[in-house]
Amino acid sequence: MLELAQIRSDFPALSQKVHGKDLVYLDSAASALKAAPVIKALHQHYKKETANVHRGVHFLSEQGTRKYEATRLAVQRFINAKHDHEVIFTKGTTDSLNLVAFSFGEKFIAPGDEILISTMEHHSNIVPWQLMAERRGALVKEIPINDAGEIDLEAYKKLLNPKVKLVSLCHISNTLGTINPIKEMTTMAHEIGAKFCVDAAQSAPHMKIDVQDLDCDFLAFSGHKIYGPTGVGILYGKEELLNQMPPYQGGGAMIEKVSFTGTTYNHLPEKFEAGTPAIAEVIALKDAVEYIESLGWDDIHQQEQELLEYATKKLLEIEGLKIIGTAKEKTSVISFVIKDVHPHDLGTLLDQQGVAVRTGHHCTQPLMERFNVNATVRASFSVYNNKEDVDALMAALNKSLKLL
Ligand code: 7TS
Repeated sequence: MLELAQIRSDFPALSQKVHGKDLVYLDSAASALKAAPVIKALHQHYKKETANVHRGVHFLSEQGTRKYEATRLAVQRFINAKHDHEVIFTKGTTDSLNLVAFSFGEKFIAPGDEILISTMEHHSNIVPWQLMAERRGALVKEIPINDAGEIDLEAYKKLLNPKVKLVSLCHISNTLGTINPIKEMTTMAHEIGAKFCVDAAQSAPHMKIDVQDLDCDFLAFSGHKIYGPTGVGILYGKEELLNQMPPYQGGGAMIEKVSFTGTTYNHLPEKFEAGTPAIAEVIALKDAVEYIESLGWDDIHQQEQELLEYATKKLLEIEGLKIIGTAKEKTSVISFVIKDVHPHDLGTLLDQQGVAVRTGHHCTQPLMERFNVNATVRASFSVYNNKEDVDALMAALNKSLKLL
């Protein structure tokens, strides 16, 4: 069991009032609160350790480089990558997916090729593929979902054909909370020779990721959703693929030799890390990773599943409330609508009572269309949430509904 009181004290943001009320933070799917060791590492870097990495011989630069590379090793362990150079630092999930779409697209996508994505994808796992398809004359096709918000595996099987070069899918849906059968779907894609890219933005905080076990070809996630800093993300890619792919951006650090007669590129991972990176943020990401590991995945899972069950049961007591996303395999994200009530109005009233939720389309407009809604209210729970948070949400909801 997680020591919730201890965990809550690790997140300084929780001990504040919003609109005069204790903050109840139920928007971790958008961005998680920052753990104290992460804040300390950022502070330390900006206060005393500022220097650029991979280019100085002086003490601070060498120390910075050592710490920056230590995060790469921590992330390698976090996702069980075979090699540390398969871990590329980016700006975030969006940046990682754009990198794959551009670079993989340039090398491997020809006119008439197909890319499969599902109805439940975040816009950042839709639009980069559409842009790439436009550039390369390829086609983006949709893997449908059922009414519970689960992938239609039969339809997926039918869509797989030799023209499909890549499948890109969220591990967990940010709107529905559905956990997708990534390993099984990767095996199916590989059987027809397609590569598989995992958008792990929502799974990285909730479950152990093992890229070798999943056997995925690419995997992307963001630091800010795992209690770490903004401005830093991860792209994992299999070495043999990354080696064949052209650089995404040109600039410092990604080159071997620059000349007007021909430029050559650095090896992995620097080939994909042009320019000065988010140094402090990368360094502090190590503290985020270690923080999660110190909690332990089994306990995280148990705590979040208990909250999911409790919150689902409580919410369904409200008359006219409908949960969007009722998959069997689901994480602690609950989207809902209440008859005739506009989610935005509800979100604003909840906020006035100190309860932070997200309202809107959650960057998943095709999914909203599939469920025939314009918007939902989304409560997303994390390791620092407790049953009192659910009770506070319920009290605030009931009060808001009386006002509306
Ligand atoms: N993929 C998924 C599944 C996401 O949930 C998000 C962000 C992204 C990609 C993009 O991540 P970024 O860090 O590059 O922005 N999701 C959300 C959300 O649900 N509310 O705000 C951001």
